[in-house]
Amino acid sequence: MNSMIPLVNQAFKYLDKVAIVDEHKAYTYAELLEVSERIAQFLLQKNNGQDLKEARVAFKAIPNFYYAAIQWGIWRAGGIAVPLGISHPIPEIEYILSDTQSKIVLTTNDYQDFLEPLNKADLLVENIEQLPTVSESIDLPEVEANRRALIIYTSGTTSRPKGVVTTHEIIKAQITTLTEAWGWTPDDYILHTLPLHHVHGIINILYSALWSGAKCEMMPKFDAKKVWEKFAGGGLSLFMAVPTVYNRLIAYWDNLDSNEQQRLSEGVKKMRLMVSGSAALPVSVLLKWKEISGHTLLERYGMTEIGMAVSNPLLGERKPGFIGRPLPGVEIILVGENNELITGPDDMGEIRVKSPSVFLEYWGKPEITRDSFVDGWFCTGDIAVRDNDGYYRILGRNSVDIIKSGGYKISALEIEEVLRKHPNIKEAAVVGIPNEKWGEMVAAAIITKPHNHFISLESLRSWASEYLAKYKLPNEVMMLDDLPRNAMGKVTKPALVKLFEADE
Ligand code: MLC
Ligand code: AMP
Repeated sequence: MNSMIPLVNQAFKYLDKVAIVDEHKAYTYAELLEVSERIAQFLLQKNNGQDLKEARVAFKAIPNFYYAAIQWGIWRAGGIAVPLGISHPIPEIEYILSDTQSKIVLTTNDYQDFLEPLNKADLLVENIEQLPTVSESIDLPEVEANRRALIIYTSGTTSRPKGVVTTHEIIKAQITTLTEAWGWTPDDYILHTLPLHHVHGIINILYSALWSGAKCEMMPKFDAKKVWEKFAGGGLSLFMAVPTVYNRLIAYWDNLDSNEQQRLSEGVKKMRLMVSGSAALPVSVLLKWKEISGHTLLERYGMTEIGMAVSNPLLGERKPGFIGRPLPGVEIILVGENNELITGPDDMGEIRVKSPSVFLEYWGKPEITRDSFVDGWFCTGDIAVRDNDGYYRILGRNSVDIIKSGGYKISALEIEEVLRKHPNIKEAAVVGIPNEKWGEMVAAAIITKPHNHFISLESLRSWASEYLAKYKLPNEVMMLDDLPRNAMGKVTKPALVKLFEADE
């Protein structure tokens, strides 16, 4: 055994195989081990040669080889890796750095200048492409599998995102349930186009590939034309994405002449599996994709806090509109409004989960962590039904404050809090409105000050982009004299959604 970190240890089995292909070149598992060890050495040296013992190390890197090498480097030095979104502006990053009390941010040439303003006495920004040579080699610490490994920030029913903590053991469970269920092998070759600050891109794609000794090609940003050319180029066996991505791929294909369509479709047909998740896959998209590619998309369901929990089968019936059955090792129950167990087919209830893949805690929030479990079951907030065959279908969520757009989970409360800082906004209420392309789209109702002051969507977006990532910016704005409220004075968001829909 070469490392006690399960994922890192796997790499020793596949030293000469290609692990990652990025815009620069192809890197083997041996190179990933070598570069991550160098990064670990650097971190240890900064820490007086000592094990980082779960110190949080944030990092910001384009999805490429360095992303993986940095993450492994942090682990191998004993730290907790905190990935930062590449589209996040400084205030979002500052929040995460302060919430995790990170003292060091690792980055590459791409973000050195962007992060420079954060480089202060109590926070070091280090560019791993310009690391000094370590004069004396330091032994890597023994990192037990039950150590905290990763903190992923996720939006929810609190206004600011919460850090979801997993250990190496939990990560292993999240990976292996998938590699088993979806039949990953060292011969697999996956194209990665998703962001790397969320579980879909991290666990389901990058780590599952690295666990399996497979090849992961990383594209820094989704681009429909480039993705189609990769499909057509052959060699790929797997692809995983959110419904919006499949929508985009369909739209691109639809605009081609029939020869081109045929060329691209021939390429994609040779792959062995295509997966959709992170948001509901419309049946129309599933059917259209089948027509174009020959693939029935495998839809699965998961969440940052639980990894993946439910999946349609690799072999067997993939039911359109259903998320499938529990993955290996995952227990699921449905619970009604009065905490009663739902057993009848087609009766709805909240999905609750127990499994070795469930997260350890919300970082620094013991009470919220405790409150999110009942009798050891994690309460997802997603409402579903189960049919006679044991397949689950998602009906919605029990919170109006959570928006899913382009596969990203967005908190309405977080956006409202930012909008209220605007000098001409007195009150704001944010909702998600259904949208074919994005699943849901962010819409903001505002009361301006002084009364009748006009704020255009463009100026609001431009102002808010200083505080929020692009995908959180409102796509619609409506100025109202008052917000719809119930007898208690609370904004009635379903009524607000109707107002936006009526306005279209
Ligand atoms: C971007 N745009 C949006 C938008 N995001 N408009 C409406 N709603 C949104 N959500 C607009 C931009 O403002 C811009 O407009 C244009 O679209 C292009 O912006 P972009 O930033 O270049 O976006 P793009 O790269 O095209 O993004 C689309 C996407 C991306 C689908 C590739 O959203 C994405 O990668 N989503 C995946 C998120 C993800 O990984 N979620 C998993 C969470 S984990 P303009 O006018 O400026 O051009 C999880 C658990 C599980 O959910 O089960 O997996
Ligand atoms: P996140 O917090 O970003 O990890 O998002 C998790 C949420 O995405 C879940 O709680 C669901 O609401 C949603 N989700 C994930 N997969 C699916 C799916 N296949 N169908 C519907 N919703 C999904």
